[in-house]
Amino acid sequence: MNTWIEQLEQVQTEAETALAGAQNTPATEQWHADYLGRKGKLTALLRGLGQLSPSERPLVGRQANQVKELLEGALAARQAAIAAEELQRSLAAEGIDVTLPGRRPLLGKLHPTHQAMREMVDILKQMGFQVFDSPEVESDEYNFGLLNFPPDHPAREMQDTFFTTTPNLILRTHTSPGQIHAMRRYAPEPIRVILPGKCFRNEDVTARSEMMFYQIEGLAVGRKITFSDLKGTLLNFANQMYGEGRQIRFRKSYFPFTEPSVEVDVDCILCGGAGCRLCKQTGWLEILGAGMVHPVVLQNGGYDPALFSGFAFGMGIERQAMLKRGIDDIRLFYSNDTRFLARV
Ligand code: FA5
Repeated sequence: MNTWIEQLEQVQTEAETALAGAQNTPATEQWHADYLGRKGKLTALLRGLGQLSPSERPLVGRQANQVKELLEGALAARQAAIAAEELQRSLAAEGIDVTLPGRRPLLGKLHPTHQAMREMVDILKQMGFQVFDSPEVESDEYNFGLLNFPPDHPAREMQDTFFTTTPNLILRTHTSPGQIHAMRRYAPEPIRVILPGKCFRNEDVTARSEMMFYQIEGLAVGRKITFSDLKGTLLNFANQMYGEGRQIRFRKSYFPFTEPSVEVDVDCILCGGAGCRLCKQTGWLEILGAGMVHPVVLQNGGYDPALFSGFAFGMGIERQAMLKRGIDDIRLFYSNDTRFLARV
């Protein structure tokens, strides 16, 4: 009997030492298998109790059950301690340092073309111009014929055209065909409209030219519209867009749909006219094409040129955005480079 009691005490001591060394949950599970599991040392002893005489069995059996309960209690306590330690460790590892600076969320914003477009539209709206939408796909007649481009006239080649697979349908090369749409809608009432939108030209892409770009067309038709009105409108626009005190100058030019036709420059916004890299030492920056609406175009729009006159202008939106924000390559606008888009 004594050997049984001794063996029980031995297993208990050994088990208690082993349990104290178990540092994590898998180690406690292994310990359970080693001592209390089906093939465990204590279980083996308990199974052997059958060999004892009936008089010895109750005493040794009681002792064995006590050891078993004791070890089970010790295991539960060890497991609880390990769980608490593991929780502490993971809390410390995931701890939030509330003093760290926050992560700035990335905010979307308007594309630089649309920023410039809105600015330009707002300035012109203040002067009484109303926005008029016109299609990006046009007939040859609207893009050229009704704007007084004679058939086979070399002026058509000034604007290399993208054709569609539908005969006679093209991607508009400028916003000017919108002039005819607006006039035909409102004639014989006086009008003041602006037409912002996309244009397409089959030309080489360079730092200054894209094959898809935006223009804003302006058109005013009335009974007493003069070149001075055009000049006043453009000077007012330049002052609001590029800062008070601007100067503008007109250079004679040619467009089939205006007569006289001009190209308009603003004094260089960087050097004020002294000459620099931006203005190529000329002191001036070209901002748009303009002129008095040609009598043939007025007539095509439904106005009697003997009673009505008008002015029109057309400006590139990206080019104005480039001037204003110091962007030196138009290709950046549509290359989807988010570093550029975030900067401007
Ligand atoms: C025209 O397109 C005329 N329709 C403008 C006009 C309207 C004149 C009304 C008279 C009356 P032009 O081809 O010069 O003109 O283009 C006008 C502006 O569009 C240019 O000054 C430029 O700012 C912009 N532009 C023209 N081609 C491109 C291009 N490939 N890429 C970017 N901007 C361009």
